[in-house]
Amino acid sequence: MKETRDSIDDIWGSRTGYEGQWPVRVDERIEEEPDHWVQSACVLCSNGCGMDIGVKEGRIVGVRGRAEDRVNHGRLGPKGLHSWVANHSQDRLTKPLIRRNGKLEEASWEEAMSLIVQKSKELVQKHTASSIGFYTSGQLLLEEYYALGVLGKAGLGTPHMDGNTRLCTATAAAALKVSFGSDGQPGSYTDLDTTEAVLLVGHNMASQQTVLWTRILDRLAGPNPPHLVVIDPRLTYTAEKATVHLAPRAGTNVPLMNGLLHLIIEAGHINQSYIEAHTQGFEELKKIVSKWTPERVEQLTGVPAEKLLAAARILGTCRTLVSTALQGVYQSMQATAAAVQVNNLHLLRGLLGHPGSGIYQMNGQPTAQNTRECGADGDLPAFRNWGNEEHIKELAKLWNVHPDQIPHWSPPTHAMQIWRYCEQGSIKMLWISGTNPLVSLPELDRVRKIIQQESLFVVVQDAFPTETTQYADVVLPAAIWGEKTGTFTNVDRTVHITHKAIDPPGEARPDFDIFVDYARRMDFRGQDGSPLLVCTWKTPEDAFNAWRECTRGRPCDYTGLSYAKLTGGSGIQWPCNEQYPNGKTHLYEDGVFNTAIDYCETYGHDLETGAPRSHDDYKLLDPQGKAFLKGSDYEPPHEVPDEQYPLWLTTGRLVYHFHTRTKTGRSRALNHAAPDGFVQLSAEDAARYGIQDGDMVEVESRRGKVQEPARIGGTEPGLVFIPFHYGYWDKPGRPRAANELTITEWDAVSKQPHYKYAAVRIRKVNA
Ligand SMILES: Nc1nc2c(c(=O)[nH]1)N[C@H]1C(S)=C(S)[C@@H](COP(=O)(O)OP(=O)(O)OC[C@H]3O[C@@H](n4cnc5c(=O)[nH]c(N)nc54)[C@H](O)[C@@H]3O)O[C@H]1N2
Ligand SMILES: Nc1nc2c(c(=O)[nH]1)N[C@H]1C(S)=C(S)[C@@H](COP(=O)(O)OP(=O)(O)OC[C@H]3O[C@@H](n4cnc5c(=O)[nH]c(N)nc54)[C@H](O)[C@@H]3O)O[C@H]1N2
Ligand code: SF4
Ligand SMILES: [Mo]
Repeated sequence: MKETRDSIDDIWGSRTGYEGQWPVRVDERIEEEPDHWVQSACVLCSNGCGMDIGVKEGRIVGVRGRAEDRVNHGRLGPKGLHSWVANHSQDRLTKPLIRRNGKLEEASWEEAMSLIVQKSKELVQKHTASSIGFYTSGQLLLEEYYALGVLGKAGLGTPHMDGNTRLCTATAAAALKVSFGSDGQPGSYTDLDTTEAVLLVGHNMASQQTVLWTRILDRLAGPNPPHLVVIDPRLTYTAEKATVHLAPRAGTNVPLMNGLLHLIIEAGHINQSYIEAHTQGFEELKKIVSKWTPERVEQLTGVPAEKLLAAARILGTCRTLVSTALQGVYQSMQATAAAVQVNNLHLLRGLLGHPGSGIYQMNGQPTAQNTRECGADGDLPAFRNWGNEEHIKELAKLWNVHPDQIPHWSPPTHAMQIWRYCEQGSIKMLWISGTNPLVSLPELDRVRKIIQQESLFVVVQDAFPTETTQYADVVLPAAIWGEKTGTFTNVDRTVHITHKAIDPPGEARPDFDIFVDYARRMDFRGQDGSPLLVCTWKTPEDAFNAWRECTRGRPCDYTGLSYAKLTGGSGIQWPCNEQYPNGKTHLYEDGVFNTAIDYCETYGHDLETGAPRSHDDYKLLDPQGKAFLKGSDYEPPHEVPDEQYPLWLTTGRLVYHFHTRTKTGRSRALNHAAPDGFVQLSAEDAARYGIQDGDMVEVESRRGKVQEPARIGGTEPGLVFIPFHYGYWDKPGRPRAANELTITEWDAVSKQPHYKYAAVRIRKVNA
């Protein structure tokens, strides 16, 4: 065993102060000396750290950071350094399983795929393709999503395809579309090297993107540290480092952001000429936020007026600014409306499109960007607009199908609606890939009932036995990271290649091969009778090359990228094309946004009701490349504490685990660092309920209950927090999944569910 540090105890590692640029520090952890290294990148969060896989005799024996990579300059965090051991876990799925007489039994690929194909054909014939739904991931590879997107849209023609990205970063995409006309982050990680201020809204970066946080820690340790404004109701690792920490009540991001914008406008800290030249909607926005005086904000959010003023001073006077928003915004009340206020801050101050300034409507999952880009989440590939007939025609031409074959008569079905259709029985086959909804969806009791319905045929494609595979009719064993080749894109538009390092165990197959196999067996054809594009792909590289063509001229232009170019050095940002052969660091340098009617990804929604706007409505606005400034007034959360359920619950993550722990739970080191769930509560609430640290506590909402040991401190009085990682696969018995408690509600615009608040009550169950 050799490791450059113990990343469990020392999460971020030693400081490497700035000297003009971020120094290299190569982090490594190997259990044996590898005989060779294979280029890859980490898939345990959206940061996308460049990483090499160490291989010995056909097994992974360790990893190290890639010094030359633009994202991490060699660094890796605890999950990156430890999670690879899961590839070799003894309980990997190695054979397909088919349910026979109520029991899952081993079967051949031939049997499993034939059954799925037979079922699909029957359903299409009897009930049309709309009886088939796909629920995919933010953790597969670009080529796999594109294969799925093409087979679903051009092959089957079902409108029911979405990813768990709906739970994750649907709001990121929605907020970027609302303000700038399309998805795609304006900035670049290099902005963190020089920026004067950082704003983190509902984002615990220190814990959730540890390497990106290291970049900030190194700035804080250097000669010109940036100011940090953190908005989070809990005193997180991130908040501990804040210059100003604002801890609002759950669900009050909109009034808080309105209050900040109001102070900044009132103080005259806005860039009038930028606003006039490059935006639309200023007067309307000003009118809305002007109602949010510091006193009114304090009353509603609990944030003291003087703290709001201190934050507004930083955000109003910094000459460069990097902002991020994540789940404290996206999974909370008025998600898109709140996220858009972060965009507005930058637009009002003219702080984007140049070095040192950027906005991250953050991603969470490693490949969520690609789910969105490739159309596996219901959006159309390469940020095309489902309401734009010309965009549909372009796709139809690329795929050699009639435009009417591509579902576009209404907005694509979002995941929460897909599950609703399963509940109602109109979707009769659901194909789940790379996600574990029986832990991650809200209101688990309802989801358990839906998935067990007789009328629903369920396919689950995963690498491990999970809470979800146990309910499947067919389980397909998937190859994972390290066992297949493909590309993926991180949140700052950096595209990495990950090469196959080892063979998958047993008969497990890459998702790409499974999707292409299905498409071929279904015998999908183009309009001239020739096999559909996806059926002709032999390797992921074929799919990547087809994808490049699909992106030509679109914001996410990949035409300048190739497997050859991505292999060797470091990740490359899109757009990458003839004009920008090495990628482009900043979007919107000229202040021209993707809002033009022929180019935009969406005609937009009403921010309050979520109702989609038509081509003709949009024509009246005619933004012609200007960004939208859109304001919103406050709406209270759908469930608030009352006498029966007097406390707020919020849920989220821990540094040592990834989601439902299928990988991190199989690393002894990570699991030892965070072996169990807990309920975090304030000392005041603990005293009120007579609860001591470590006492077992029952937490109950209107939808279910869990039992968790108490952990006292670090949260506002009236608010309890439960990490959502802990399901049942490794510890059946005690109910402990946070989503037993959460609510089936979602944001009007992005349709992202509300995991960040619910009303609960607590009681001690033993000492
Ligand atoms: N270690 C680790 N890292 C991960 C992941 C993981 O599972 N583990 N998952 C990855 C993925 S997919 C994602 S999406 C990201 C998520 O990364 P984050 O968004 O940073 O994670 P969360 O813990 O879900 O939520 C962030 C914070 O929101 C705060 N919050 C709750 N309610 C509110 C509110 O009303 N307003 C505000 N302002 N804040 C609120 C919570 O207190 C919490 O600290 O992390 C990625 N990185
Ligand atoms: N209460 C609460 N609930 C939440 C959240 C919250 O903050 N609070 N956050 C939400 C968010 S942001 C997210 S992203 C979701 C995450 O929720 P999930 O997506 O359900 O969680 P994961 O554990 O990441 O599930 C991914 C699955 O894919 C499998 N897998 C990994 N790699 C591959 C592969 O290459 N191929 C295939 N076929 N399978 C693979 C893994 O074994 C695992 O079972 O949870 C959401 N749920
Ligand atoms: S920050 Fe994210 S991508 Fe980087 S090593 Fe950690 S988990 Fe992996
Ligand atoms: Mo996520």
